[in-house]
Amino acid sequence: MSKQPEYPDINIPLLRQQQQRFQALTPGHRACLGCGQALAARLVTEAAGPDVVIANATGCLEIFTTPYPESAWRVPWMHSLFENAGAIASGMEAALKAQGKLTKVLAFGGDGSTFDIGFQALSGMFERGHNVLYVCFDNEAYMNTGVQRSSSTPHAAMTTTSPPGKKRMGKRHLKKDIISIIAAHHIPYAASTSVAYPSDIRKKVRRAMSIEGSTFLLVHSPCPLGWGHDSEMTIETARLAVQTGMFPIIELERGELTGTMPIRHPRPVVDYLKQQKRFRHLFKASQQAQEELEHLQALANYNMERYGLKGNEPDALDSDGADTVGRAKIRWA
Ligand SMILES: Cc1ncc(C[n+]2csc(CCOP(=O)(O)OP(=O)(O)O)c2C)c(N)n1
Ligand code: SF4
Repeated sequence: MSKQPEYPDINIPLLRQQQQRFQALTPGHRACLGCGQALAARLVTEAAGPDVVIANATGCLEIFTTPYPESAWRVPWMHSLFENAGAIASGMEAALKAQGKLTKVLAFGGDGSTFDIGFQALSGMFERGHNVLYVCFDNEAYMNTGVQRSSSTPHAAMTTTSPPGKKRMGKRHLKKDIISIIAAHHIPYAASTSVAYPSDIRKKVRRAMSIEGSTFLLVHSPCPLGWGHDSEMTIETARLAVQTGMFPIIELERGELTGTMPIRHPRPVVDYLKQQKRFRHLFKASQQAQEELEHLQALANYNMERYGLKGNEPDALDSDGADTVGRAKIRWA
């Protein structure tokens, strides 16, 4: 076995800190202030490294990074239709394979593209097992066209197409359990993560990149415009989604649950909801509103039980211990 060389005079942590990270997504794009998706895409592409090509479905990320004739991308990047990022990525991968290249194909889509309109092509890509990492930036609505509800929008949330009124309290249906549907394709790796936990994103991107075959990441990415929270509260909001059990952080391999991020101090769902205008109708004094709040708490409780999310003791990788933007000095990888 070869021995690692030792460099006693070199401060390795300092060297790492001083080294510039590769940035595939450069500053100067036109995302809104505090856009969770912009930060999440930067973290994903930083971890993926320079030897990638990207197929990006229509949506906010595509629009704010490529206003003609500008581009914020420093890697080969292709705009796909809303409905066919999976098909475009499959073709890119087949072409690179035919040329004997090892370049990894990434595909990006919002929840509208992933959960709804591009799902057919995506399902085909997973079923054929293309060597592609597909990342869904989940901001829980069709944001780019003015906040319409998608099948990822949580129950009771207000969007322009699920307005609260006398008969309904926002969206009537439940958020689609996309990760279970995708895991049911028996792909080697599918995981959820959140922009509130950069190290979790990095770890999962690296894991997915090291796997030959189809992999999937669902990145919870708050949208201040559509969710109605202050732009400086993006990370806090994303963290509360995890800490309340509303957005479980899990890993599945070949369809089986293999990892979770435990929740050290579970918070009541109202702590998450009350920060966002999309849920403000739930805080009016009415029996209907009270019932909806109880319903959402029951959904969070169900997630906690289903995935065994309650942490038993403090853990460096739990919802309090894992690296966050505000505590970026302590890192794990
Ligand atoms: C087939 C088709 N239907 C509708 C549109 C219009 N459209 C463009 S972007 C968009 C919303 C994108 O939503 P999502 O995928 O959730 O991404 P986000 O903008 O929220 O990041 C819509 C409806 C389109 N381009 N193509
Ligand atoms: S609308 Fe939302 S997702 Fe789109 S750029 Fe603005 S903050 Fe980001």
